[in-house]
Amino acid sequence: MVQTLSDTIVALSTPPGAGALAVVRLSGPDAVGITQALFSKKNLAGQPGHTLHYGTLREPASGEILDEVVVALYRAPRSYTREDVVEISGHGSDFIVRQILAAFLRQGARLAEAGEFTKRAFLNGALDLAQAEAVADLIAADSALSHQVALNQLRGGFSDELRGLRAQLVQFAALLELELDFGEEDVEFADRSGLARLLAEVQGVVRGLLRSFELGNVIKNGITTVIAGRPNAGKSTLLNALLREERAIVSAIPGTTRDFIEDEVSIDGLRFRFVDTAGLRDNPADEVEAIGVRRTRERIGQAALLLYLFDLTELTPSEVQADIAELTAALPKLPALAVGNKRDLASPAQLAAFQALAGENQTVEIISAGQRQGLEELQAALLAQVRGAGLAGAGSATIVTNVRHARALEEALGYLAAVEQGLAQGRGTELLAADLRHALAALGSITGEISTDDLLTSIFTQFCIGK
Ligand SMILES: Nc1nc2c(ncn2[C@@H]2O[C@H](COP(=O)(O)OP(=O)(O)OP(=O)(O)O)[C@@H](O)[C@H]2O)c(=O)[nH]1
Ligand SMILES: [Mg+2]
Repeated sequence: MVQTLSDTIVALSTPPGAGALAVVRLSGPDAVGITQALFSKKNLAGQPGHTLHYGTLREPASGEILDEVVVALYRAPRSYTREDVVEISGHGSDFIVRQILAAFLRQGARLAEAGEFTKRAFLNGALDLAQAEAVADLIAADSALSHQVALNQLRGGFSDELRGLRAQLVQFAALLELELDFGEEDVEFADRSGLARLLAEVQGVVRGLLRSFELGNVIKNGITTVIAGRPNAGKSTLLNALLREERAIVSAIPGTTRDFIEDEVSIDGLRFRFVDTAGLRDNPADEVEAIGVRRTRERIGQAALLLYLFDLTELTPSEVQADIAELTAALPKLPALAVGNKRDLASPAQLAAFQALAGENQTVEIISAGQRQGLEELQAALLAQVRGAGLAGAGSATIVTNVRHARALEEALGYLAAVEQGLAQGRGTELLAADLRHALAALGSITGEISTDDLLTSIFTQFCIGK
């Protein structure tokens, strides 16, 4: 991929397809000149940045009118990429957009690669790497919380925190390097106990950031909630009710669901991914059902939350407790919610039995999935479980959502631990300085203070064209 900052790039910045508007964006030294070649009405060269100009775009050779447009001008460095940027709003037809792009290419613009506008913003210092990655997250955000996290990162919250950590470590690293310069003379500039304190503090912060990654993952990818229970409990009925859509087949025949059916729905700004599963029974009717049961158990192993659904008219409280205990035996940390279904069929005695159970440190919700009753209370209980498990709502605190960032933090933590150990064992300055340098490099790779071409390419090609 040959990329230089001296050429002018162009791309459609809105989604392709028919729409009211399509925005074509140009960035680079010749953005205004190339636009002018097609824009007949006004002399754009004399216009200041942050201005709008109405006019027509024409094919320069034939004079044929391509579209009526509004041109937005941004002058370097006051633009997204810090270069001259022109955004042309025209009519949203693929045909018109193709013609406009072709005309700009003939004038010397180059089609932008995926993420190239944001890459230029990074290379020109408008954004650091973590912020640039937040741009992609922000575009993909589809819940209130994931939006909030991406926006915080875009505004530099995470980067500021990292820079603070690095700045403190850099001072010590510099002092250690100074000791090395003096070599033979056996001097100690860096205060060893101060360094030990700082290391403990920085490791604490990095560990906190790594813990937030678990939460960040949930925010970005949704809270996987597996609905499990015996055949015919009403799992598929409940899934449909929660999704407000007839997604899964419901029937009175036990063993209807054979494979996973899953979909996402946002509850109070949090994204839940509900998974309907094959009913669990000890002696499945056939091989297909047996496979379904085995896979259900596997899926529970990957869940963030277990929703154990049972038929109030079929099971006793002790059977419910035994089922849940059996399902979570190998997963002591998995939060489980017991939900009794078919309230409409249950006798007063059956209801009373489970209400008593609800007292004993077990959460039991009573619903009728078929009649859509008790669903709001169930949603509230799900949210309470999630919050109780610390999986949501860290307020304004920094949350790590990016795998690359988490890996870099882990690497930094490893080197910081090595420095700490080295200090405790009185290891030589040279080794301490080397480990500290590695830790700094790992932290710096997150914001791009230390980056390689390969890394940049792999990050920016995950963007869509036009960003
Ligand atoms: N009366 C009543 N019937 C219900 C309720 N919820 C589900 N049912 C019925 O119970 C039967 C089984 O429902 P499903 O949703 O298919 O049950 P399932 O747990 O997915 O069953 P499998 O996929 O076979 O494991 C169907 O006949 C539903 O109409 C309810 O709240 N009240
Ligand atoms: Mg089912």
